[in-house]
Amino acid sequence: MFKLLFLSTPVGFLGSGIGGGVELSLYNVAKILLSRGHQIQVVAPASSVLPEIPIIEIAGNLQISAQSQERDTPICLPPNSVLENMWDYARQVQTEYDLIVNFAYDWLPFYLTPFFHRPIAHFITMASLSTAMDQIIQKIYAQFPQTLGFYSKVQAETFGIGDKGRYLSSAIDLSLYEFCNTPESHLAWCGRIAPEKALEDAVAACDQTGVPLKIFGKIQDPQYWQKICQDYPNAPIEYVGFLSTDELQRHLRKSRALIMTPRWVEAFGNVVIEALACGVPVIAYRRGGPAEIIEQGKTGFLVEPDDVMALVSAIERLDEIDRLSCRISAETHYSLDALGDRFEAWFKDIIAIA
Ligand code: HBI
Repeated sequence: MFKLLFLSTPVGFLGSGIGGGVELSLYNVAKILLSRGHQIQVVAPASSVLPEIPIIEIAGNLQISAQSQERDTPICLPPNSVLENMWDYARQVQTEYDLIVNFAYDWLPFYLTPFFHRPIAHFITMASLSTAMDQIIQKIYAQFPQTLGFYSKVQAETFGIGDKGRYLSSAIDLSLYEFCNTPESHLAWCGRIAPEKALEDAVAACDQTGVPLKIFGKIQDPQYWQKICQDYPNAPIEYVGFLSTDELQRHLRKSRALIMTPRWVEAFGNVVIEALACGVPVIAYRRGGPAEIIEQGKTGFLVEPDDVMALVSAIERLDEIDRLSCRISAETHYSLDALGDRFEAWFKDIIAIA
């Protein structure tokens, strides 16, 4: 059994939705490892809440989101940085733990790694975004290759770390998602509403086909959302909101398909496996994590990136998909048990050589 200290993302408190997929990943890994008898303590920004998971809340100013910056933007920290305060706390308590697990996509935790007396496992939750992050990640990879974990191979390759990387994939608690074989006519789009997610392409496709689109997720960039509404005044879209997992799956399961339109290399795409778990096929650009999850013509369609007409053609082929295949794919590859096995094996390998 391990004693593990999890350090969350500093861009938002757990439960805010600003952390996107990493909030779900941290929660699921903590849940499955606690259920297996490991001891876990989560350190996260003040106001963080996770059901049945002990959290130490740290005050301080949130970190700016890495994907909103340019490739060569210098590393910056706000005054009274919550990131600095979280890692100050970790430094003070480190000897009480076997392993520290970093979930932040930030420069500081990587830089601090050699100065700590306990090993730090870095779960890297996005693809390459900046030169400074690429360099510090490659530096730590050179010194401690075992300690970097990625969602997907395609994501690791964006850092120049090829088939020697550790791929943890992702997972969801399948018991929270109910299979639906009798969908309504609408499509669904789900994610942080921000430019890198290219919601406008999904709206354009629905504007073209007249098929209604329900939109779920946090409006992270209000100006971006307003522009979409102005550009497509007659598109059949409805913004449902940022929902809890249970509310989301209750809506998502009734959709004919999920549309994923990532403009960037999505490290994984948790919402893809959430849809599959409900029996919902996924239409996605052939880019990043979703391209490693969707089985062409079986659980969805992968189309030419940034090609709205390709999305339209795929929408017209949806009846070819057997929705039960989607649920079975989720059960086969993306259960919490499978995730627990992968993270346990990774942590064991790091602790063994520490
Ligand atoms: N930006 N600076 C920073 N740090 C993070 O941990 C971070 C982020 N942007 C997005 C994000 N984390 C998560 O939404 C993704 O890792 C999933």
